[in-house]
Amino acid sequence: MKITNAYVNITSPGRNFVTLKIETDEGIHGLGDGTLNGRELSVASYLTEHVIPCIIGRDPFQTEDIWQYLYRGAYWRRGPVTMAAIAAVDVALWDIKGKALNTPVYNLLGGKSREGILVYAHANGKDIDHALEDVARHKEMGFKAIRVQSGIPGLATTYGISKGPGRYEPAERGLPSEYEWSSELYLRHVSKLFAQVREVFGDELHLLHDCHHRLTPIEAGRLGKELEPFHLFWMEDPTPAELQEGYKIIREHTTTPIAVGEVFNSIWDAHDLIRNQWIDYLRMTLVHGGGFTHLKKAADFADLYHVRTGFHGATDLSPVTMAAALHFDTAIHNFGIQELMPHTDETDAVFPHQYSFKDGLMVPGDAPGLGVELDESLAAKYPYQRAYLPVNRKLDGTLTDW
Ligand code: GCO
Ligand code: MG
Repeated sequence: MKITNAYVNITSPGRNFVTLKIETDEGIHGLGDGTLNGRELSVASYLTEHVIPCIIGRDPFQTEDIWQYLYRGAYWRRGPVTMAAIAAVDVALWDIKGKALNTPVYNLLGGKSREGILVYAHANGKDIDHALEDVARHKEMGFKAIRVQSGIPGLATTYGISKGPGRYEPAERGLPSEYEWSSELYLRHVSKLFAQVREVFGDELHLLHDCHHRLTPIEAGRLGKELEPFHLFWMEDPTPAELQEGYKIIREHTTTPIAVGEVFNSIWDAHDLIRNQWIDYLRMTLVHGGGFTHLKKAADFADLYHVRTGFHGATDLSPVTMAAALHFDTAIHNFGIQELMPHTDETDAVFPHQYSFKDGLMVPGDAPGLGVELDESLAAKYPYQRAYLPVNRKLDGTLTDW
């Protein structure tokens, strides 16, 4: 089999998505996601200008060789744009392999290791009472694991909180908006939130929380310690992770489990975190971490150190990544949990898919390949719209991590 054609589709059914379609001489095609929130057009151009010309004529079954060719062959390594582009190719090729062999992709990755994928939902509210209502709503929907975020007294708005009645969507149309941030106000508030959640809902629910890279290591150590009585499933991205040994300080101060990695794009971003056992869950996911070929190696390495996966699954990862993640989660041994932030109905219509949710668990479906398609004529009705993630400033105006 040979790759005969490939092209990028950009669509915005509520938010922007970059999708790569690869076609072959046997009439089988595959899809890969290359969406990088707020930087979509760079991945599209990287694919169109530099990657697609290099893969035409190659055998789509040679996923390892093509991955190495695109990674080593560029000379310039890693980085979110490069790795998202490589991921788009890699995932599309595994989709083709599955379709050609008439089997779901999970069978090519090790077969079924479990019957269902534990997913966590997002509950949020402008204050603790509204957050509690949203937890109740998600519990009612069947979720067994729920991430809880709430507005912080003294701050106008913050990460993870819907601005209006609609759902929370991190990217906003136009140029970046500016939010204000105070770690002091945040730290005063979070343990009160979780004390109430446990009081109302008891011990059974798995609870998660995202610090979204805003604390220093010692502040994160303090927060983790304060949250210990509430037995969180994890505390996410407590501090930026460029300095991997920062996590040593957190680990030395708390037994609250730690998840990190949604902005990672290579195992080298997590190498020290894993081999020193400073983290419990790796969030680097297929679209930003180079696809199945690289993530399988990263997950196997993590397994040796008792680190499990907890893939990023926000709305900016397209249904192609959601499908791919569910195949991966089904097959690997050290799966931990999968994030689920449901897409809008418009997005689901543009990407018809086989995966489904029931009683707190998801399954990828048994269609050959990934079990997700792109309705290109519907996609054409939603042209790209510029949208960015917000930026954060401390109360004195200093720019800080969002
Ligand atoms: C999460 C993430 C997202 C990111 C978003 C950025 O845990 O789901 O933190 O909400 O902010 O994916 O593009
Ligand atoms: Mg996060």
